[in-house]
Amino acid sequence: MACLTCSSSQAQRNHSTQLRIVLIGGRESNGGLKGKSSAGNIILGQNVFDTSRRTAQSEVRQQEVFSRQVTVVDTPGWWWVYPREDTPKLDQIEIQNSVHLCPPGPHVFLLVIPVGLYLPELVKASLKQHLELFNADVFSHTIVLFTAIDPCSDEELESRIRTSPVLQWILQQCGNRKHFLNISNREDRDQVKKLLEKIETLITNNGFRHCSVDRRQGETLRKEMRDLTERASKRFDQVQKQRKNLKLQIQGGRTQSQHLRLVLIGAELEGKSSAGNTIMGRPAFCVNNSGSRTTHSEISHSVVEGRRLTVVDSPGWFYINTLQETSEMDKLEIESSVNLCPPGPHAVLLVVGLETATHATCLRSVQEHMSLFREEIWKHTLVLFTMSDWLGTKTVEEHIESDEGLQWIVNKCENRYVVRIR
Ligand SMILES: Nc1nc2c(ncn2[C@@H]2O[C@H](COP(=O)(O)OP(=O)(O)OP(=O)(O)O)[C@@H](O)[C@H]2O)c(=O)[nH]1
Ligand SMILES: [Mg+2]
Repeated sequence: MACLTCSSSQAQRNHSTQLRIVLIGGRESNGGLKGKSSAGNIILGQNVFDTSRRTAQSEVRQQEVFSRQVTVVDTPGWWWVYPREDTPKLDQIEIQNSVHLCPPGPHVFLLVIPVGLYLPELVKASLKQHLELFNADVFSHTIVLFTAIDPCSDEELESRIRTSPVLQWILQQCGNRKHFLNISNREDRDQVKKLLEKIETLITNNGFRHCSVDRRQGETLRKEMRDLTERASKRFDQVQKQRKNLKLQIQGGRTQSQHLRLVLIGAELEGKSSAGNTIMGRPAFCVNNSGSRTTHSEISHSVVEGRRLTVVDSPGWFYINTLQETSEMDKLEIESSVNLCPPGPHAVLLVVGLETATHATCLRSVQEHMSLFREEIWKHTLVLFTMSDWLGTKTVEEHIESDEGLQWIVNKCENRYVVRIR
């Protein structure tokens, strides 16, 4: 009995000085409003998390804040409305690993939601699926952290909540625990102090228990990440060798074609037209910024470094559509793309975005739409990876090695791939 009292008071002392926080949350399609990393910087009072690029890896930082030893783990965000299977496997591994970066486990998860963010119904399922990555009762350890770059009064926040059934649902799951953080006001330390107090109240109410973490899962994850990095490095070396040999072959005599003909193929909104513009060095194709998708195959010509260049852009298919589900019109346009540049393209650029996983359904979609052409097309295809800002500190090879669909595509193209840097 005496012992129990002793450990309880010791636990209380520990918890009053140590706070372990994991920042979690989704990501917006435009990546515009900064969320988790900025909130982490405000909480710790220092620029310890890089906000200039996407967080692709869970990272831990520690500072003394208001006499507490505060540990914050920042994590990659997922698409708010997309199911978990669409989240790249690399991100899922990193999200899972976050709780192992603050042993023995986090006291609190801060679910970061920008105040102005519209949250449709689909967010609920996506959130539940992503929280399952933690194998724990996350909601009972969660505070919703609203962020904005402008001040927001309690009334404004309440009115915002009143108009969003999804926000109401999230808050209900989290026992209505919430806090607002103005992430552009570093001077306002009071907002941080109040947040720490709310976290301490939660810890007290949870009986001073932190979120339980399966240590064996941590070891498995670390091994998985090590193996993946090794495989990625092997592929990288192999690709470098392959490219070097190819260059030698080109230098070794065969004359380059003075007219290069390329066709862009891929799923909707993967950045085909944008990539076409990068290749052409000018805005040759209309980019879909506001619903203006490419509906017809279009041809454009240019001279780049003294060589004639012809690029054909084509309509995309919905990323999980079967061939049958794609409209006849789109199918005809995609099929005819290769005929627009007679006698045929030198290369087909299969555009694949790095922001979502290429799971079985996406892969089937790619395979079926590529079957609009002759099987031989694969011999002339190279993968053009887009949305490279999604990579953050990760390499494209790490993405490939973590994603079976990508492996299939890249292997089918005999390791021919490039990454479009925006
Ligand atoms: N974050 C990010 N956005 C990109 C990138 N490339 C293109 N986009 C954006 O993605 C959207 C679609 O780009 P498009 O180039 O029109 O894509 P598309 O595949 O031609 O689209 P559809 O013709 O509708 O199939 C636009 O808002 C682009 O600005 C990229 O590398 N990173
Ligand atoms: Mg387009």
